[in-house]
Amino acid sequence: MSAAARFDRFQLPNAVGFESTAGGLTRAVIATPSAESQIHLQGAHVTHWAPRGQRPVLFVSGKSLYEPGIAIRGGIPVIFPWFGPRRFGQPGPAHGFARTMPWEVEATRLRPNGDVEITLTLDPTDATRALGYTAFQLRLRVTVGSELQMELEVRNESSAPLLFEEALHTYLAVGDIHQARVSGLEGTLYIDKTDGFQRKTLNATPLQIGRETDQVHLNTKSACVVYDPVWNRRITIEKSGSESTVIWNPWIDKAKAMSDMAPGEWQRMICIESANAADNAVSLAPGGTHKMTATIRVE
Ligand code: TA6
Repeated sequence: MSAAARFDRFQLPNAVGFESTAGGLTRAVIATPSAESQIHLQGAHVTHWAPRGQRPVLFVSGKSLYEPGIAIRGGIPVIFPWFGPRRFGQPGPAHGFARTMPWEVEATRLRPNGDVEITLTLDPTDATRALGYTAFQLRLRVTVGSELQMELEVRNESSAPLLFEEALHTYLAVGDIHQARVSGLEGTLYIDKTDGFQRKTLNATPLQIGRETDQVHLNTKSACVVYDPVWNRRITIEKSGSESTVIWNPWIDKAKAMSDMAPGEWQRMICIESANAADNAVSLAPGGTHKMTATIRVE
């Protein structure tokens, strides 16, 4: 059955459609008066968002695979329930299982202002149960309009606390990483993953990326702003329910070693990830719900 037929009840005329991709994935294609977007159901992965008249705001590698069970390189991967490799050598894929599993569509809705809301859910499967995750629910609500709003909800449906890390691992497109600046993290404590996980404090000036950068900023609720003089725009990410912000650019050598990055693409991206990671991992009480939001705006 075609994706259009399978998801017929979630289609909204001229606003939300569903299509199958050559590699066997399904994506929602969204158009509103103020923006367009695409969301792959695998991983509830936003792979495209552009307000009308703007270049795409999200970076996606031209070499990304779009195949079942393989993480898409770019867009906004949903990271859960661990960030990076699983702790203590326990088995499981890097950055958790949520980004490579098929999610269900729960609802689509046209808001009175023309924005589109789509809600996706992920429930336990045999694969998550085998990793010890038996009683949870994830829900991602994405609102597409002149802003891109995301709300990631985690419900603990077990009788024991649920300890997890999470991230909206957002790849932003920039004209030239050498010229971009990021403000919002001045003076914060961070874990420098490129320097033996040492803990450091960022100085008081906006961040300028001039080498491989992979750092988990802790205990920060602040919004971040990316200044892009090449494309003459400013991208703001506001967040709530998130205590960590991760900044990543693989730079020359790491990017070369990645089979799903084309030569030179690292210069056109920066990850700014709203997260709860490391010291900021969440312990969710039985029956509890945790919400983390991120909103992206371009000016
Ligand atoms: O968020 C930064 C990071 O954790 C880096 O350490 C880097 O490896 C990146 O994510 C990408 O991870 P991936 O598993 O998608 O290759």
